[in-house]
Amino acid sequence: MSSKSQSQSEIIDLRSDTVTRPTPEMRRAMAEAEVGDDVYGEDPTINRLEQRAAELLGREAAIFVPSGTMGNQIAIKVHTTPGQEVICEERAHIFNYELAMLAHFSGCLARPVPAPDGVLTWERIERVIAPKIYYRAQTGLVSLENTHNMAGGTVYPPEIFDDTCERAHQAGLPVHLDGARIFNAATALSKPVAEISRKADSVMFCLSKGLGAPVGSLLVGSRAFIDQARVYRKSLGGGMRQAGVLAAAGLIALEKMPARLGEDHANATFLAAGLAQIPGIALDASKVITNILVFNVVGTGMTSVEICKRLAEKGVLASGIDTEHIRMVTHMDVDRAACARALESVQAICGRGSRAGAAD
Ligand code: TLP
Repeated sequence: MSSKSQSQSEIIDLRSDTVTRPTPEMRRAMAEAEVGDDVYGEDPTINRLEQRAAELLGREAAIFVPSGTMGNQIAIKVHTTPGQEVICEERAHIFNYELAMLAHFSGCLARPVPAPDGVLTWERIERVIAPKIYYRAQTGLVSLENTHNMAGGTVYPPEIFDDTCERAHQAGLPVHLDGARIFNAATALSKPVAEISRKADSVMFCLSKGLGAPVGSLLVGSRAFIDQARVYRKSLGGGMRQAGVLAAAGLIALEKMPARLGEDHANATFLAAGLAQIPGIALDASKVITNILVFNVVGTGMTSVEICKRLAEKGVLASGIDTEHIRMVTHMDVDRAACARALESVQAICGRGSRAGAAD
């Protein structure tokens, strides 16, 4: 699709980076993928993808799962025993958007903690660790999210991430990382994914978001952890057969797509600078460093629902995350011209303000 047609007539879909469609190269690779039965461990393309994911994340082993949700929930199940608590940030995906699977599948309770920018420091975690008293549910796991989706794609400063993990370990607690967008975090920090996630015991990351694959996520960890994860994946019905058709696209996502994430971040920065100038919109543009923007629209006198509806009439899709906040996510199917058009649409609906900040 040319950027011209995209910016002038196509729907500009900023609801999520999950909406990306596979590239022609991915589609070709899917058609030609070598496959086998993965439940028997015989799909060569799945095996290659899992090996490559483990290598890139510096781990012993990896397992391909159909979704990030399944990856996170399997990890929680492996790390915990029923009746325990899982400490997470209050806007965490595992707590808010994975149904009540923490309770339903693992028999655990979430212990949500508010943290500025979604960054959980040890100081905040320490306060909510259950005392070792027989009548208190014991803390079983700390789960961190990087980038933090609903905090606006924020990134853990590596020293805080490492410190939190180390101190959790000293307290006898394992750490799971919901790294659905860990490649975005690595891009923003200009550091390898292995380096910024190495202190977590397990990491889930998604191929199907900014990396553009149609389906799939990976869970990585020690060999013993992944062996157990394989059991729970099967129990959830996630044992897939000739899944190499998906892994073929996933391999391209893993090898080639991280290099272009900077473009999405630059587009998000551009959008943020423009949105921050619009009267009634509250957004700290300096905090937008990856591909997610979350902004408050209370000052416009409209709800997020009204604004999203009017934007949709102009061919721009965004999501209201509650009545006061809208989320926009940049990705490979939305170029700079499309972002400029999205910005103009918000300006037309909410009033123009100064364009100074929107300059490229
Ligand atoms: N996030 C989706 C929605 O569910 C909100 C999105 O559009 O951003 N962890 C994080 C941090 C996520 O953002 C998501 C998906 C997941 C896990 C779950 O991945 P999937 O959708 O593959 O189950």
